[in-house]
This record gives sequence, structure tokens and C-alpha cells, in this order.
Amino acid sequence: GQVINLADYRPTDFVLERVDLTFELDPTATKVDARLIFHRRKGADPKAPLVLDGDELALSGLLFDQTEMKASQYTATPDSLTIRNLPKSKPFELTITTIINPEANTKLMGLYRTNGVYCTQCEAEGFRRITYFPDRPDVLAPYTITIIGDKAANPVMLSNGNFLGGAGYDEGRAFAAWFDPHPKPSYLFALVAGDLGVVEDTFVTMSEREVTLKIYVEHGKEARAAYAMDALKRSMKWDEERFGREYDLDIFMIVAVSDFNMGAMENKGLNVFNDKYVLADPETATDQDYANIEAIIAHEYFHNWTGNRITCRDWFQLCLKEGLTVYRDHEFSADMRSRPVKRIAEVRHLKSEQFPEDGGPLAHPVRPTTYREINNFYTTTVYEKGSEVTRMIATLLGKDLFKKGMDLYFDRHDGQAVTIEDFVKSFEDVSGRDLTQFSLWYHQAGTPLVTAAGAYDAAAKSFTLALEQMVPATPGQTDKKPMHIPLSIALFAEDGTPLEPSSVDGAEYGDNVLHLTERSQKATFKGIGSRPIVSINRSFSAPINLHFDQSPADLALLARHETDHFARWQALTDLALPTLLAAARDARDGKPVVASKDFVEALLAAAADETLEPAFRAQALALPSESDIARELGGNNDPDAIHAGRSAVLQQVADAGKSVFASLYDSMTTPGDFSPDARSAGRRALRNSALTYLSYAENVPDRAKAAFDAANNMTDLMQALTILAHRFPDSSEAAAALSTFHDRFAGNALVIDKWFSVQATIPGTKALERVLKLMDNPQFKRSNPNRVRALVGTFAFGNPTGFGRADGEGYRFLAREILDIDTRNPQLAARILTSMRSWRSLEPARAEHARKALTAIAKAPALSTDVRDIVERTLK
Ligand code: B3K
Ligand code: ZN
Repeated sequence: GQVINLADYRPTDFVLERVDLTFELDPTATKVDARLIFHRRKGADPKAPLVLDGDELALSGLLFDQTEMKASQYTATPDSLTIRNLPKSKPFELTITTIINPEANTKLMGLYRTNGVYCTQCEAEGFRRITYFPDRPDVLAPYTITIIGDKAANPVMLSNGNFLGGAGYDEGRAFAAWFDPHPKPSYLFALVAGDLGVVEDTFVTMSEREVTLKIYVEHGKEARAAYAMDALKRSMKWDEERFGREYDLDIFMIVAVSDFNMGAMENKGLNVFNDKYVLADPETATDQDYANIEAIIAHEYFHNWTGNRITCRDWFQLCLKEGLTVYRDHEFSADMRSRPVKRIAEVRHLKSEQFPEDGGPLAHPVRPTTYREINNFYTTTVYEKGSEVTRMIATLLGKDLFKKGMDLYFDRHDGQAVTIEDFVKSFEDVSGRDLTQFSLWYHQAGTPLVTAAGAYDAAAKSFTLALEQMVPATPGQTDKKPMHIPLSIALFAEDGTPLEPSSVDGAEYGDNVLHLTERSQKATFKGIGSRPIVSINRSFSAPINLHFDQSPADLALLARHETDHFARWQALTDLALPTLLAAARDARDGKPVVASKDFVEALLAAAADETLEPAFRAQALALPSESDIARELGGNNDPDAIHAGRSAVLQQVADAGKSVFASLYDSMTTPGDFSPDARSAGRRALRNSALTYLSYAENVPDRAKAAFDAANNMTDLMQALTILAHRFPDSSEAAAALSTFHDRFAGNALVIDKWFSVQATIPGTKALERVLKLMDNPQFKRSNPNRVRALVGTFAFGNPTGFGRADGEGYRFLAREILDIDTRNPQLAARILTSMRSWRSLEPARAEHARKALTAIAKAPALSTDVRDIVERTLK
């Protein structure tokens, strides 16, 4: 593929007025007639040809104003249709006929089949696999869709917008027609047809319009869509209350399908979901599954305004809709659940996924300026860092101005395809604040490093915080400018009471936020009567790495007294990290591992603190992961040493806290019927965390086995199974539990995915053999992305010792799998390949194995653009 540059953007020469598509469905030969009405844009070159995008297409017919076009007037190739001699200004109609093969579409882009159902995925560039089209997000038009198909096989025929009508024909065929009055880009087009069950409900909007809600699932799974429906209604209500956004069609539909490349897709009025993010019941879904469903249902629904009503001018602007919509779904979940606990989970995720991306070969700005394959830019940087940037705008402006800025953005740009600059301008206009420097967050890649040092002057009653910022070099960007970093700060006295400065010099400061804008800056807090203990970057106000040398005693104080519970968790993490890093080094050097007393005490105090919500305590007890430790170590990493060191620390915490954990395990029960609410989920999380520590303290599988046998919900069952499989992999208890679980859930693919994943993440050198054996299990289907992710993906992303075993077999296995997956589904292959992004931080022998495996991929004769792009950037 060639390189696409933001600087080359220009509007199309032709304006698309209307789209009218007719699909005659057939599993292997679907006929698509696309009637498109265009006119040449005012001021455009009167001789310019119309160039339409295609991808693996063959042209079967082309009419110009209803008459067949002469072959000399156009050129058709699989990836483009060029039409010459078109009218200078008057509108004209093209009718393009293509015949496509949904059954053979293993890329799952365009129109494909999943379990006998027709389904589409068009973002980013899948529509061009259906018909020749100006397939770019700044071409908006209303669509009319007619679907014709076998009546028995397709009782359900759906597309975007409102239903116009339908009927059956005598010959066993039927048609359905849909009209979407909201002009939209092609990436939001969707079609679904097949035999599906449905759950129905209604929602009355704030202006009292009744909207029909339908969730389509495979027959027999209707009951498992209840939670998704509930989450949808709550999302609709929340968007009205929080952002004043009302739904705008008569019907909103969700379809759950089993073969899908990502989580879900926000097609106008017809969201298509990976069934993993729709289906849930207590027997089969964990609390995490429920939380994911709630968040993703909300995310796709929120796109109706942030993405659909206002869309992206070009794909460089992807964060315009994704960063903003993630921010909106984060806020929604925070309102539905516990705000600090949600924030902790977000930051954990950001640090474990986005920070490594930003610090490795695949680093790119939130708003990139160049790409080779847009599918590779649906990244955690665009999504999660993009969300953090939106959050910082909200922090800079404050709640009310942020709301005003959003309102202005909606008013000003409704119905348009716009840029990040347009978005930022709305906030500048309502606040009068110049966001030029702030906008570097969109343009400069890399996680800024802020170094802080404090000095207290008792005589002057002032505290000075010296701050420095550094943005590391990233691919293509070596010289970085200083950023505008909003740091939420609080000061506490030795007894834990908050200290309020009378004034702050040397930096803009307000609402507890200090604005770091220079490379190096000194802020002096006046009127501080005693040595303060400082809490910096509360609630993670900026997505940075912070180096601030604080004594264990100060951290322990913050862990107890910070009013921001996120910051308490941060203090506990800061206490844990030195112990975990030292443990990894000591384990590598064959020295005994010793967990610091301050850390263990603070952790156990938090665990036992009844004033804290259980979900928070569970987060506190979940120590930084092995990959967190690897990231903090920074280089020359030995996954075995990290694992051994961390396990030794866990053991010491468990031994010291045995009685705390035993009493938590007994008390944190959730009597009565299962409920997925946040409070109950928090109790389960804390109880299961206690169970994990007890498995170290007791060092026998008995308690986990009893928990497995007693479990009445999937959260408890999975936790018990994980402990048995990971802590006692060779025990008869583990073997029995794995086989019981398998037999109980055989045939339920989403649950069998959990069974695959739990085994793929068993630490140690035997993991690869296990994975290879599981790939022969009849329930493992190479064509299904969920299966591949559950087994191959989870192994590569989530098993540092098994995947990263010293002889390099894990990396060689991945190279073979990537090449195999790539022949069917390049997007899936490219995504899983990003598991290699931190290979340069490995110790030299493993790094060399990894480099060779990557080189083997790079040298393969026929690579997709997707995999080629990732492998070349990873090796660079
Ligand atoms: N917008 C889609 C992602 C499309 C990915 C295309 N490769 C889902 C979402 O972010 O809501
Ligand atoms: Zn999205």
C-alpha cells in the first residue's frame, strides 16, 4: 500500500447527492445495483474524471442516466472505476452493478456471512468491497436501501434508518426497503439479513418521541440480551441528561453476530456487535463481561452524535469521534458505577496498553499525519489517549465551559465532516482560552515524563515544587516542544488534613490544577504552615509518567488520607513498584526477594479498611502486572525473573495477611440471587482477590476447588478455575475443573473462549504445547476472530513467560500463526502481531529470537498491507 498524508487532503471534485442501493441476496453471488446521483462541485476542474474506490470488485454493468456507458468512457479495475467526460455542472445518475461473494469474504470487511446471516462491516474502507464508491468519510448522502432475498432464509432484512415497507413474492422471495434521512458517509452503512430472534422494547425521548428498540440475536439467545437492552436504555437517558443529545430515528437496532473483527460498530440506527459484547447471563458472563457490555453498548450508542451526526473529514481525524466517544462512555460508566474505581481501571488499562504503544516502535500521535493502512490506526492511542486528551480539555475549562463547548460543537457542526481543529476551536470560542500549546497533545506522540521535586521553607511558610517535563522521541518525531500539562495537586499535613495554599506563584493554578507549560517550572505554594505531603496528578489529570521521590511514609499517608481515592490507589502502586522492581532484579540475580514492610502494611491496611468500598480494595490488592513491571524496568527484561519476583512478593503479602484474607473471604459474600450491579461485583472482586492470596498462603488447591464447586456465577467460577489452572497446573484438581468446565459449557462458544484463555495464560514453558493442543480442539475455529483472539491472542498478549520463553519457540509460533491468519483475515493478523511491539525491551537473547521471528514474517512472499505495515514499523 502507498503512504497517505494528511497534507494531501482535498475535497472531492464531485458532490454525491443521493444513494439508492438494491441488494439481491445470494450467499455466493449477491447482485448490488448502486444508483448514485452526483454533480460536479462548483469550482472543480470541469475535465476531472470521477474516480471511485473499489476493492476486489468486478464491474458487471454501468449506466449513465439509465443508458449503458460506452467502454471508452470508463476504466474499471478491481480497486477503482474511473469515468470520463462527465457533465460540467448538471446532476447525473450512475447505476453501477457488481456481483459479490459474501460466503468467500473471510476478511469480514464489506458484505460477509456469519453463521448463515448476511452482515456488513464498512468502517474504515469496507464499503468499496460492495460497490464502486467515493469511499471516504467526507462524502455524505441520504441512502435508500432495497433488500431482496429468499423469504425463508431471510425473515429479517435490515438496513439503516427507518423501515419503509416490505412484502413477499410468490416465488419464495421477499423484499424490505429502508430509508435513512440523515446524510451519512459510506462507512456507516449496514445491512443484515437472515433468520434471527429479537428482543423488543421502547424508549421515550426527552421530547416524548417513542423509539422502538430491537436487539437481534441467534434464536434461543434472546434472554441473554436483557442486560444489553437495559444498558441501551440507560445510555439513551444519560446522553439526554448529561449532553442534551436525543436520538433521531424511529427505531434503534442492535444485531449480535459471532464473527466480527472488533467489538462493535456504530452504523446509523443499526449497530452491529460482536456477540461477546451483547450476550450475558449469570451462568455465562463475568462481572467484567457485564461491565464491558454496558460500556460498549453505550459507546456505540453515543457515536450517534459523536461520529454519525458529526463525523470525520478524513481518517486522520479518527480521534475526533473515537477519543471523544471513549471519554463519553468512560463518564457514563463512572456515573453508573464507582467513579474512582472506574478511573483506576481506566488508568490501569491506559498504562498497560497505551503506554507501551507510545513508548515503542508503533508510537504515533493521537491525530496522525501519515498512514499506510488505516485499519492499523484503530489503536489505544487514538481511542484511550484520545479520551484522555478530551478529559484534559474538560479539566482545563471546568465542567460548565466544557458543556458549553460541547453544545457549540454540536450546534456548529451537526451534519458535517470535520477536523480536530474544528473540535478544539469550539472550546477556544466558549472559553477564550488559547489551546494552541494544548493541541500538542494531538500532534506529539510519546508519553511525557514529568519530574518533580519539593522543598519546604518553614520560615517562609512556603512550599516550592520544581517541575520538569520531557517528551521522549518517537518514530518520525525527534524534537518535541513542551506541552500544556494540567496537574491536579493537593497538599496534606502530617496528620492527613488538607492544606490549602493562600496563593501559588510561578504557574497558573486554579481549582487545584497546576498548569505546567514550560520545560522547567517552579511553583511556590504560599501559606503552608507545616511540611506538606504532596499528591500530584490526582485522578490522573494528565496521561504522563511521573517521577517524584516520595518516602514510603509519605506514600503510606496518602494511601490512608487522600480524599481522591484514585490517588490512594496511586500511592499504593507507588509503594508496590520499588518492591516489585527490586524483586525482579533479585530473582534474576538469584538473590532472595524481600517485600518492603511499609508496602505490605499499607496494602493490608487498605484491604481491611471497612470504610473503603470493596471494589476499591480489590483494585488495591491487584498488584501491578508482569507487563507493568516490565514497562517500569524499561529494558533488558527477563519475563521469568519478573514472574518469579512478583510471585515471591505475592507470597509474602499472602503470608503476612493470611488472617485478613481469610476473614474477607468469609465476609464478602453476596447472598441472594445473583445481581451484576457494581456493588455486588465489588464484593465478588474482593472475595476472589482474597481467594487468590489464600491460594499462596495455604499453597494447596483445596479452597479453590471448593470455591469452584460452590460457584453459582461465572465470575466466581472463572476465578476459582484460574487459580487452579495457574497456581496448581499439574494438580488433579486443576485437570478435573478444566474438564468439568469444558463439558458443562461445550457448545457455548463464548464460554469456551474463557476456557481457552485461562489455559493459554498458564505461566511457564509448557504453555505453548498446551496452546498447540487446544488448537486441535474441535471448538477452536480458525476462521472465527473471537476464537483466535481467545487462544492465540491471549497467549501472545497475556502470557509473558509462556510466550516469551527463553528458546524463542513462542515467537516462532506467533510468526507461523500470523502468516496463516493473514491469508484469511489481515486485520486480525495485524492486530495480534502488535503483541510484539515491546520486543526491544527484552534481554538480548530473547530480543534476538523475536527479531528473527519478525524478520521471517517480513520476508514472507505474500503479506497483506496490514501485516506488512505493522511488521515493518515494529522492526524499524
Ligand atoms: N468504529 C468502530 C471501529 C471500526 C474499526 C474498523 N477497523 C467501533 C467503535 O470504535 O465504536
Ligand atoms: Zn468508537
